[in-house]
Amino acid sequence: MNMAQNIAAGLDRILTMEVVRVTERAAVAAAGLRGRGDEKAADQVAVDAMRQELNRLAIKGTVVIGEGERDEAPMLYIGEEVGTGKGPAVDIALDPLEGTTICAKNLPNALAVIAIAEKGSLLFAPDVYMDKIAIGPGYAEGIIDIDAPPAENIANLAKAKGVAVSDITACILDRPRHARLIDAVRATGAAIRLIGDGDVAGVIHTTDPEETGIDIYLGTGGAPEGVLAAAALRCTGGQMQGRLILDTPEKVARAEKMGISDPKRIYRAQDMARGDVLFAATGVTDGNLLDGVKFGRTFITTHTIVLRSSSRTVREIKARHQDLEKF
Ligand code: VTB
Repeated sequence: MNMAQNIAAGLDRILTMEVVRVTERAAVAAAGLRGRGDEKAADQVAVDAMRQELNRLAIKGTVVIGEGERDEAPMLYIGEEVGTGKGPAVDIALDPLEGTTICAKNLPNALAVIAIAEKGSLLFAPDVYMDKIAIGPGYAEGIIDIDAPPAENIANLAKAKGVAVSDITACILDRPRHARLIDAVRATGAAIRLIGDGDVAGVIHTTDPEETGIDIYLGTGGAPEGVLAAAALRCTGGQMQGRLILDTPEKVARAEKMGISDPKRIYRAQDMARGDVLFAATGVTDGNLLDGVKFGRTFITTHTIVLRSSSRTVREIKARHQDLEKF
């Protein structure tokens, strides 16, 4: 690809490298408070750190998925302008600490996450639940269907993978609201990995079943987390469907205000994150795909995955930070 084509392909590719610092810094900050039982404090330091680094990026960024509405989140709120202001106009979805509770308990798979996309190409999702289903790459389009019973989706996936249903593992958030879903999956003979939090990681884990042991993600989680996961899947390949749960007139009205006219719409990954998308996640606690931050005596180690949709390159960056002063 020549330079002109690269520019035409969307986001400036140098951003793929630059964005790593943003999640690294947030992850290091949060990791300093792993296992202290204080979700709020861990989240706060991650937010501060991510914002500081984000404001060094040469972008004219707008937060579209952030820490909340302006009146409830002083920093990285929806609509906040970030970056130096000198650079391309982009939309940003972020979660400086995805899995605040797992970080507070020092359990696996807490992440610092960001997605950067061309202006106007990320779903402006209200903070409601989203029903989600996701599988990794390499399967024919349409083998999963959010409206089909779990047994059917799992059977179709097993058939396509060429394995028995009992060889499939589904990842589901451990919540009372999932009792029936869990029973339905167990009845098929498939295994379940129940996670306490962190469904962005749960969805991403479907993209590398050999490494993570997860074949399919099922259940309801946050809609903002759904958009972040969709951004990652756009880059790795894989299929996802999501539907907002707008079960009160108030939620329907809130969604409508954000431009969502069809409350029952099924969004595929490419509907939630369109155009060229960058995605980066740094491990805060050790996980199935990423190691957590390690604090050595003379350096700090971070492990980050950086993805870009237009090239579908998956980069893993292990960094050794020797200038401890900068944290
Ligand atoms: C999930 C999970 C998040 O929220 O989206 C979940 O990925 C959904 O909400 O880490 P409930 O906790 O109400 O089930 C988190 O757990 C927290 O943002």
